[in-house]
Formats: sequence, structure tokens, C-alpha cells
Amino acid sequence: MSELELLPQLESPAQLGEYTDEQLLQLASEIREVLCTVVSDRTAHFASNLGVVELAIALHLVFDFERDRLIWDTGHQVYPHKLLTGRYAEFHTMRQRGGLMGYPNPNESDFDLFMTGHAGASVSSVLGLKVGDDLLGEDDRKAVAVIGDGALPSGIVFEAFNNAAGLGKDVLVILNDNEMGICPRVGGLASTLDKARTAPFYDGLKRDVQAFLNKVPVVGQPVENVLGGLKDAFKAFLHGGMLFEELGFRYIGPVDGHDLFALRRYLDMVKNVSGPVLLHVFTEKGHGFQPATQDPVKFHTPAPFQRSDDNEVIAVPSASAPSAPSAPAYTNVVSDAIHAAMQADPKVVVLTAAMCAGNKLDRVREDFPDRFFDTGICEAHAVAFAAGMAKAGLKPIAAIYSTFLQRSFDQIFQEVALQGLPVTFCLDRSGLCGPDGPTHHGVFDLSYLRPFPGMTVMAPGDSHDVEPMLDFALQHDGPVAIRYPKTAIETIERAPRRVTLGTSERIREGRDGVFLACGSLLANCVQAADRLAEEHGIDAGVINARFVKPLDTDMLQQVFAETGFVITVEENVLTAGFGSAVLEAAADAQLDTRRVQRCGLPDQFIELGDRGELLQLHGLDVDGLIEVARSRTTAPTALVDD
Ligand SMILES: Cc1ncc(C[n+]2csc(CCOP(=O)(O)OP(=O)(O)O)c2C)c(N)n1
Repeated sequence: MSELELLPQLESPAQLGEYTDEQLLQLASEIREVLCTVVSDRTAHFASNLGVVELAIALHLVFDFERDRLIWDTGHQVYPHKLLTGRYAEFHTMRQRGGLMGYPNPNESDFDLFMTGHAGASVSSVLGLKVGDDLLGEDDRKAVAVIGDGALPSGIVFEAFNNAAGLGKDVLVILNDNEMGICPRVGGLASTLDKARTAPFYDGLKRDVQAFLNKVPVVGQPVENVLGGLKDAFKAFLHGGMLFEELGFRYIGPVDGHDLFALRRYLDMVKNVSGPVLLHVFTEKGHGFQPATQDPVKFHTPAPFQRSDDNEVIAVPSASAPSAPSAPAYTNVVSDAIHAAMQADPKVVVLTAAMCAGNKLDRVREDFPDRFFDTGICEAHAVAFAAGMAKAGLKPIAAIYSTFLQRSFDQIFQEVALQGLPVTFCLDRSGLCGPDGPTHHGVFDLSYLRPFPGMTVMAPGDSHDVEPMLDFALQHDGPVAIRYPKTAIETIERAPRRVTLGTSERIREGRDGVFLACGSLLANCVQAADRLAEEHGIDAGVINARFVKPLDTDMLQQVFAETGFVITVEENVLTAGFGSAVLEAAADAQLDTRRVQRCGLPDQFIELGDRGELLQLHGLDVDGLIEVARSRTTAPTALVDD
């Protein structure tokens, strides 16, 4: 990075105006160089960022985002924007604890307005900003949302389009169309956008438009006239454009998103158009780094990789990359279990909301194409869709990350739980989600699922639990959620036991107290119990709770009758989580709740960081659990010679 000339000097996007065209192009290549260097040594979003380098520069050239409003949607493609807004010096800290977040973060910069990581809300938020600015007498402030074609189908986007057109507000939505979500985009809207891109006249049209634009002044009424004239041509030819026109937006484009100067002209032009405008920009995911353009799925968030000096040949990420865990991940074990269930029962279907790759469902998609459904980034729809399938007699598995399932809270309530329908939710990334940070930690699901009557909530403690839990769920006549984190799955030596509704599993007896472990932290509890015995003479039992709802109340009675401390351990916020369920049940049964100590995540948004680091920080690692047990043991016998 030492040979970079411009980026290290760029403290504010206001400086861009002083750059020559040649320097702007150089800046684009410096940004790509930094992206390649920084992202190659850690897992981070990559191909999407390479694709928006010119767009980010052009936006900061044309607008003044010290005043104007900009939201990147989803937010994972915000890296060039970060580099352009004075964060080059810290860029190497990207996605490390205490460092830059891989998403917009208002705590880092005033140029980041919202902390976003969930797709689709940008148009609504930008519309709100515009209405707010107008009402507060600051109507000179422009409002811009950049949204990917993967995020576009989220229902909320269309709610916002509808509202914006109704209000006639001056909002600019830039559709960053790279033909991809994480995987190739799906659905009817995808086909519509495909048509726009494959239109044989696109190139010619582009030339015409460019010729036109070179001749017209860039602001004011004449531009409006030109646009008015062009609109019909676009409408006639570009079906994608017609859709937005029908929704009440003025559709402009498509424009080549890697032609920095064309982008600048288009943005100059649309900047002063009144009413809601959609500018359609074609970009290439991974642009400028061939391996990423060739395999944008792998390079969406690649594991660390090496490049050669000529930027061509690389050692691509592989399973043997240093960060790859040796044990299989929960995700893989669950995906194998889903595959086995689909093989065994033709009624089993699986749904993903654009996370086929993340959920490792590729093999399921290939082997059972008729029973695999990718809804796109539409979690609310996916859940109601699953409910319909369940009503019809299928056995749907909705495989949705914990954090994204929050989008479908109401569908879980009304379409699934209220109807008592047998939908199985597989909540991957439940718990701490590591370097993605607060937008992605799945630490609320126990709390948001527990209240629904009839909902069964389970958490596998180790690899032995996964398949029996899924089998149980698929036989159960009602909704079931299975939650598990993004980490390697442990296997605790024992004879696997059947999963029956509301029953826990005792892993080890203990005289002085017991750990009630919820799912992923079972192995830490077992290790803590081992060390408590060896190092401190404390005899702690361990129970694999398995069910958070219904809770094993017989087990609770026994535990309170037999032992000293009762330490609940969960990778969820303490509020309304597993420990709360234990406390509630214990209070209802008039047990001595003073013996209960809850270990879990505090009532705050958890920062980004490695999962291990965060567990340690919040006392959920083995040492932390030992400390709690010791503090709760009345007369520990020290066996070590300290
Ligand atoms: C509500 C929600 N669901 C799922 C995701 C996971 N996710 C992150 S980026 C992404 C693909 C986004 O595609 P697109 O908007 O086209 O951006 P691109 O990466 O192609 O630039 C998905 C599915 C998310 N961030 N938010």
C-alpha cells in the first residue's frame, strides 16, 4: 500500500473536486488495491465492494454528503465510501474488534447515517430523512439511497416506493444492478431486470444517451425536457424501467457503473430532477479483480487468499485456509440433516431467503430442485409462504438466519403460530455472529420466539442433537424452532438419547451445583465442570437443556431438590431468554430462585469481534463460567497449591 499517492491524502470527499479526471481514475484503482490488500487477509465483503468503486466516487463528487443524505443498502458494499470519507488510515482494522465495522456505522463517521446490515430499508429511511429535512426548512438537502438488485425485492422497498411516489418527494434511488445477490438473483423481478440488461440495443442506447448528455446543460429545466424526451424511448424498450415508472418513479438509465464520467454526468443530471427518481446502474460484481468476477459467489465474503504480483493468479480460499475450523460447522451438520430428511420424506421442503450459500444448501438445491425454494431477500414472505405449504400438507423447513428472521416476526405470529402450523425454523447464526457485529448477532431469537403459544424452541447442544431434533421437529404437529450458532460443532462423548418434547438430558451429575446449558454453550459448561472438579474441588453437574420451550420442569424440580447453584448459560440476551424462562418456571413452582445465576448477553448491542473474544468478554467462555460457579459455591475446596 506504500505506493498509494492519493488515498492516504484524502481526508474528506470535498477534496475530490480538485482532482483531474486522470487522478479520479487513479483513485479508483488505489481503492481497488486497498480492497484487495485488506480483504485478502481476513474474511470480509469483497466482490460487492469492488463493484461500486466508481459509483462511490461519482456520488461523492456530485453530492455533498456533509449535508446531503446517503444510505447504502444493504451496507456491506460501503467500503469504498469509507475510504472516501477519511477512513483510509484505519481501514486495516476492518472487522476486527475495536476497528472499523464492515457496515455503515454512525459512531465512526457522520457520513454513515444508519447502522445497517439488513437489506431493504434504505428507501424508507431516505424518504424519512427527506420529509424531515423539508419540514425543518432544509429542503436543499438531497436524499440518495443506493440499493442492490438483491435487496430490491424486499417487500419494504415497494412500500417505500409507493409512499415516496404518493408524497412526490425528491428522492433518488440508485439501483446497483450486478445481477447477483450473494448467489445469482432469483424471481420475477430478476427476470425483468435481466431483460433490461440483455436488450440488444443497450449499447447503442448508451451511446445515444451519452451523446445527448454531452450536449445538454447539466442542471435545470432543459435537463427535465431531455429526460422527458428520453423517457418514452426507455419505456418502450426497457421493461425494467416501465415497472418503476408505473410505481410513480422516473426511471433513468441504464448507465454503465464502471464508466466514472458517465456516472458523474448522469448524477449531475438527476440531482436536480424533482420527484422520485430511479437511476439504474449496471455494475459487475468483483470488477477489476478477475477471480472475483469469475466466481462472485465465492468472493462475496471470501476466506483469506493470496494474489500474485500481477493480480492475476491467486491461491483461492479453500477449506484448508487457516481460519477454517477443524470440526464441521453447525451449518454443515444441519444442512446434511436437512438433506437426509428430504431424502426420507417427499413432503419435506426447504426455503431460504437468499442465503443458499450461507446455509450450505447447495447440495439440497441440486438434489431436490422441486422442493427447494429461494424467495430472495424476503423473509416475511418466506415465512407466510411456508405457512401456506404447511397448511397444504407439506413439511416446510424455513432455513433463515436468526437475525434476518426478525423481519418475519409478524408472520411467525399470525401465519404460523396462531394457526398452529407445523413449520420448522432452522435459525442459523443464532448467537454471536463475530465480525459482522451488531446488525448480525442472532441474540434475540429466544426472546422473540418464546412468547408465542404453541411454539417449541430447541437448541442442539452438540452434533448428537442435530438430526434427532430435526426429525422431532418434522414429526411434531406445530411450529418448531431449532437455533444454532456460526461455529464448529462439538461432539460430547455419550450415548445419544432420543429427543422428546420438553425433556432435557443430564450430561453429568454434580453435588455442588449445576450448569443448565442452552445449546451451543454446552461444551463450555462440560469443560468448566471438568476444571472445577480438577482445579477447585467443586462438583458441578451439567444439563443439556435441549428445549427452551417447553422447558423441562421435572428436571427443574430435581435440580432444585438436589443441588446448590443453578447457573443458566445461553448465547442470547438475558432479557426474556433461557435463564428468564428458568426463573419464571422456578418462581411459578415456588422454588428458591435466589440460587439461580443467569449467564448470557447483557442488555446492550454487542460489538463486532471474534466469537471467542466476545464470549470471553461476556463471561461465557470456560474461565468465565468457572468464575461464576466459584463465586456461587459456598465452601469451595481448593485442590491446587496457589
Ligand atoms: C434482511 C436481510 N436478509 C438477508 C441478508 C443477507 N445478505 C447480505 S448481502 C445479500 C445480497 C445482497 O445483494 P445485493 O443487494 O444485490 O448486493 P450485492 O452484494 O450484489 O452488491 C444478502 C442476501 C441481509 N443482509 N438482510
